[in-house]
Amino acid sequence: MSDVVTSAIHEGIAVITINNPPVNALSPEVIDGLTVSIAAAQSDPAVNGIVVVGAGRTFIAGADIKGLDAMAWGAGEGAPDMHDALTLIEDGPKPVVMALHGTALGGGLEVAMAGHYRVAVPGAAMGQPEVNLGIIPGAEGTQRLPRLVGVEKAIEMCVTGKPIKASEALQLGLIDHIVDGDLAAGAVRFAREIATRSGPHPKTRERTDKLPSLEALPPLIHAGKELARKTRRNQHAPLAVVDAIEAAVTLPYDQGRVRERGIFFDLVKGEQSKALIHVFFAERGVSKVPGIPKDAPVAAINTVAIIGAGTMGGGIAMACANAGLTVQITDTTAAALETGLGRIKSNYDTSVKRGRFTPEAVAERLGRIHTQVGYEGVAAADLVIEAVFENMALKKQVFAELDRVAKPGALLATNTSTLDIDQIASVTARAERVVGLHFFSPANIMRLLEIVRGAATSPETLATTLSFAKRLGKVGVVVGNAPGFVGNRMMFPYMYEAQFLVEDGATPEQVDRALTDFGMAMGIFAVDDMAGVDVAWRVRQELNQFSEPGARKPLVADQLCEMGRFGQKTGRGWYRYGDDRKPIPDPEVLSLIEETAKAAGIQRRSFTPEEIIERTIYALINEGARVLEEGVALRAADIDTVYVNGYGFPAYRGGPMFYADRVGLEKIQGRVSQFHRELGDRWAPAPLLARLAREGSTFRQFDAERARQAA
Ligand code: 3H9
Repeated sequence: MSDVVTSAIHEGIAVITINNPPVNALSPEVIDGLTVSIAAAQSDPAVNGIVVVGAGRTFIAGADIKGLDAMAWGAGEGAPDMHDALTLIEDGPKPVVMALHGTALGGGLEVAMAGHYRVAVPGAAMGQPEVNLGIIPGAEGTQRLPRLVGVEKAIEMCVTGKPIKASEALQLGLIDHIVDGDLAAGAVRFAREIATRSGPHPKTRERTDKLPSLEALPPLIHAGKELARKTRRNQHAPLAVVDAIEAAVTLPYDQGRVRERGIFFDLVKGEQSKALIHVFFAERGVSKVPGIPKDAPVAAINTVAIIGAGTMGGGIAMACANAGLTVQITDTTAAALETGLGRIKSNYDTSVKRGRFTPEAVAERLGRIHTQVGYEGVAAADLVIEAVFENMALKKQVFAELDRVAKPGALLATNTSTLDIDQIASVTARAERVVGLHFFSPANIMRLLEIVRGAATSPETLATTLSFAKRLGKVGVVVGNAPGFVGNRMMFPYMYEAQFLVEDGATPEQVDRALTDFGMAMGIFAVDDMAGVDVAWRVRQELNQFSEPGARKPLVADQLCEMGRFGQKTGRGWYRYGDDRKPIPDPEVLSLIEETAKAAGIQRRSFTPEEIIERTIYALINEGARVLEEGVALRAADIDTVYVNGYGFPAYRGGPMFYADRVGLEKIQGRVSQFHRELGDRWAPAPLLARLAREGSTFRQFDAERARQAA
């Protein structure tokens, strides 16, 4: 018997258990083990029915993504061909009941759909998330799913990649029964009952009752492609999965599955799947911090105090309340608290209107949020998060007070986006429990959390905040304590280069369009307007940017601030805004730019989208290389995680450092050196970039080398 698949007979039912921790991924051993066990049960006269169940926390979470990664890079055996195993299950005379808990994802759901019946616990989730990896289902999922749930729902599930819960799956006919209580026992009961019925048992691949007619198909396909274009701009897999599902209707089953497999193989070898698989492992890698073992002790966080009821404090409060934590918001006046709570309520109202939460769920969350003027309530908190105005003197004053009132074991965190954690910690007697928690606005939505490690921050504090991030459903990335940390540090040269480009002759709209066409969620001028043009203005002063002699200073941004054009909040910034908050190019800004450039003696010219991308994205990459070399980021993959989750960098390009690797570091280094000659010292190539380019290496290899050294 295989190590990863075992079989035992209970009351005439063979219970086949897959045990391949952590998530029962479909390795070749699992597929072999499953095939052998199914065949044995089918030929055993003592067996009347078969149940397949997963050991541990889940059913099968899909194909082994490490195998897909190897295949994407042209190595390894690649994705197993599941066809024989699935046909063996489906064609057998004895009923096979797939018993689902945790997640049945990707290849996991594909195996489940080959069973004659599916039962699940109420908490189980099922989905085809392959598009998240830049591929489509490759084990006949695009052919079986529409036969069970119809074309429209199959397209929705495969294009969005979002799993559905057991109750919806039951309604749709994806599963046959929900088991309350012990899953294996319930599945055996179900199988025994089914086994008494005379066969044949339903084969999914032979079903056509949910498939539309050829006439009814085109509008469904059209709508599916629209959904793919809208929700996953510039991506290949979501469009291709609609083609594969179309084949489920237009072709006989066996031709349809061959079509699916062809598309699957084309995609897995493409650029987007390399990038998206990189993002998958990069996100999971961030919690592996040298010096912090996986089982490092973590302090319990149940109550969080938040200092400051502004937009950021409110968003953090919502993120915590959504995760089931008790929240205490503190501010200096009752009026500030009232305004802050009002904003939280109105955000929750919007969530109800959009169907994200029920009114009951909102009432529950609001019930966890308490407010208080002054610091008294802070004593009960396990973690205090300061979210006051970005000013060192004020932060120090707040931390001195917090150190006095917070309980001795409590962690003190600052939500600063740029300031020095060590200076803040220096006014406390617990520097080992002081850490930066840099949330991104809106804090209840954005997945990124930069966890800033001060000189004295203890491993336990880091382990606790990493687990806190996970509890909030966020990706916590540990970063070093240097101005701007990772994300903002890199954003400044990127943002200022964009501003120099418009002074040199482009328009904000042209720059933003080039960036969004490249795949950025928003253009940098639209981002500046959303964040507040005055925010960067204050940071410029606080960090004394552009103080080096001869440094080129951006000229227009300060003037916008002096004109009160702070961005969206004042209705005007780099753009004008109407009620829908869509940026409208503003002739007043264009004249301001032209006049400013003229006065500064700048020779203006036009720029191609390629030049715009090189000037902006390469600035980001060059600074990323410095951040990496200085150890502010532990890995290039951490930088990618920061940019994909916090700055709208397209995941299908893998993040800025992965993108640089794919363009080729030699090419990037060549352009950066050229800009250095033409545009001045701000473009001095980062030494690490220059070295890796010279060696013909990549940031990915740099990460692998660092990991080897740390091991
Ligand atoms: C597919 O199935 C294609 C088929 O159609 C084609 C067949 C021919 N493989 O996320 P977590 C690891 S494509 C390998 O922290 P959670 C993960 O790296 C696949 N490893 O836990 C981590 O390792 P480590 C379609 C995997 O509880 C550990 O498990 N399926 C896989 O927050 C824990 O993961 C998917 O896309 C895998 N498939 O979330 C599902 N899955 O401890 C992808 C996980 O060393 N997975 N690992 O860092 C997920 O969405 C989440 O991991 C899951 C658990 C929801 C399952």
